[in-house]
Amino acid sequence: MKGNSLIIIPTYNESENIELIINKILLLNDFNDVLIVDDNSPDGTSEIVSNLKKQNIDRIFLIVRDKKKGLGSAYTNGFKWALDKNYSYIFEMDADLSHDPAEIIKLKELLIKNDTDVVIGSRYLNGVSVVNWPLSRIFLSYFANIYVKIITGMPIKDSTSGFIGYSREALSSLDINKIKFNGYAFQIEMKFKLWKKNFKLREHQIIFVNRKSGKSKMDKNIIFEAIFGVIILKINSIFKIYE
Ligand SMILES: Nc1nc2c(ncn2[C@@H]2O[C@H](COP(=O)(O)OP(=O)(O)OP(=O)(O)O)[C@@H](O)[C@H]2O)c(=O)[nH]1
Ligand SMILES: [Mg+2]
Repeated sequence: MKGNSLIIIPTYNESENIELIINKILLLNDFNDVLIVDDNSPDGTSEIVSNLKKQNIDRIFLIVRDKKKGLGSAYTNGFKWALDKNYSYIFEMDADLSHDPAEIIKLKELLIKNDTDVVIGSRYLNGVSVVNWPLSRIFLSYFANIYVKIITGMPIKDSTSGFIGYSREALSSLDINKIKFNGYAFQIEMKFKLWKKNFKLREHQIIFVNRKSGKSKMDKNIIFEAIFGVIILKINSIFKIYE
């Protein structure tokens, strides 16, 4: 039977992590379906998922796209799929075990009980709860978040977080085809647009642990997109150019 909550995990070359994370999700004392959106990873990530799917045909789902198209576009694909399948609670999570799947239970509880539309797994709610990142990476991320707050005015401490729960109502209010950005800017864009639509966003502290296996996909383009993306989002919102 199909559950009412879905965890979307975008993957590119996550063969060392994907089985572990899926098993952790399945072992939770909580009923969540999983959708992997893989961009034809050359390391065979999707084959691993296909095998796991055989034993869990009703809980694991897989979309394989033809080539690497970016995290934002993987999520928008996943969002459309989730809305089409009528899920009530839809989550974003990385494949690299930086996000503890056990936190999904808490995030979902907050969505259900607290009249919240968007729950953000936050690294900067109380100080900095990041483990094993080099100091330079913490600085970059922390100050990027202060920058976002100054430009947008959005009262969120971790707007680049990629560990999020959305209510169906919130997600379906967006025109998914108009989501512009692909990297960190995508994460900011999602929160900013929902905040502008007066949905209630709430942060929940998580402990973010640096990936132990596999390679980072972060690059300079993603950082540039975020720097200019925030300004574009703000200008567009002033002139109500797009929603
Ligand atoms: N489908 C798809 N997934 C992607 C793409 N880029 C990144 N991902 C996935 O998105 C998630 C987040 O990417 P990461 O590389 O972990 O980004 P990060 O967390 O900022 O950086 P590190 O943790 O330092 O590696 C991971 O599950 C990646 O496999 C992409 O182009 N397509
Ligand atoms: Mg990561």
